[in-house]
Amino acid sequence: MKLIFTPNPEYIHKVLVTAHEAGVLDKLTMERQVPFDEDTNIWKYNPLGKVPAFIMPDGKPLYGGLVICEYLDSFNTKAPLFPKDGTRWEALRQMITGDGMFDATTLIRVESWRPKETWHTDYMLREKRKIMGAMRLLDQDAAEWLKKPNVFHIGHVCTAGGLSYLNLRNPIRDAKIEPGDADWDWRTFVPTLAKWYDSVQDRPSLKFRISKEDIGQYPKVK
Ligand SMILES: N[C@@H](CCC(=O)N[C@@H](CS)C(=O)NCC(=O)O)C(=O)O
Repeated sequence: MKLIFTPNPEYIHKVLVTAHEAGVLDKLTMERQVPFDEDTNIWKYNPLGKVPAFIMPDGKPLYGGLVICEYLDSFNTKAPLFPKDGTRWEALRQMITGDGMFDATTLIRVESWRPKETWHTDYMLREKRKIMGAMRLLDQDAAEWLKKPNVFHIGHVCTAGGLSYLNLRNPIRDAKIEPGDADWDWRTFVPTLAKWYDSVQDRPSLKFRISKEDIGQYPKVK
């Protein structure tokens, strides 16, 4: 099984957590592709030009981070992350909310790389609105999550992934799109979610991270 990723490991956070939980981390080989490089080979793996992408053992491709997660979860015989019972739809809603929060955060960051005078501010504010709305809803969910510390599913994985990225980079604070952004702290904004996030940090799958040195070792195939 091959996972195609960028040097920014945040994009494969959920995939690695899912592989770790399923016990198949050591079955993955990895290849780096930077989708925005002119000479990238990402198109060979994914016609949509995005990472993460994936090659199954029979050589067939898969892409879309969440689809790759569901595939890897099919190897999880102990405690699958994609519930099949009545809790499924709420877990999937939380999954798409956490992942969408992550996407919106990265889009603000990418836009902020352009010269400030060319920023599309309305677009950035729209992405910010998504982050705020997603966080408010997940803050309510977190109150329930804290009551059931033994339950762990794909909604938790994607929410932890989105929050880890905000912890690492805070494009709202960095870009200062509107008044108040300079001091914006997600932990103050959603204290229950912050409490839940802290409570899961010792989980081995969430603790696991690819080091910068390791990333450098994976081949970038041309
Ligand atoms: N939530 C998506 C995120 C994928 C994504 O946006 N990947 C970026 C990483 S740089 C990408 O490949 N962008 C290239 C593009 O949008 O063409 C997933 O998990 O599949």
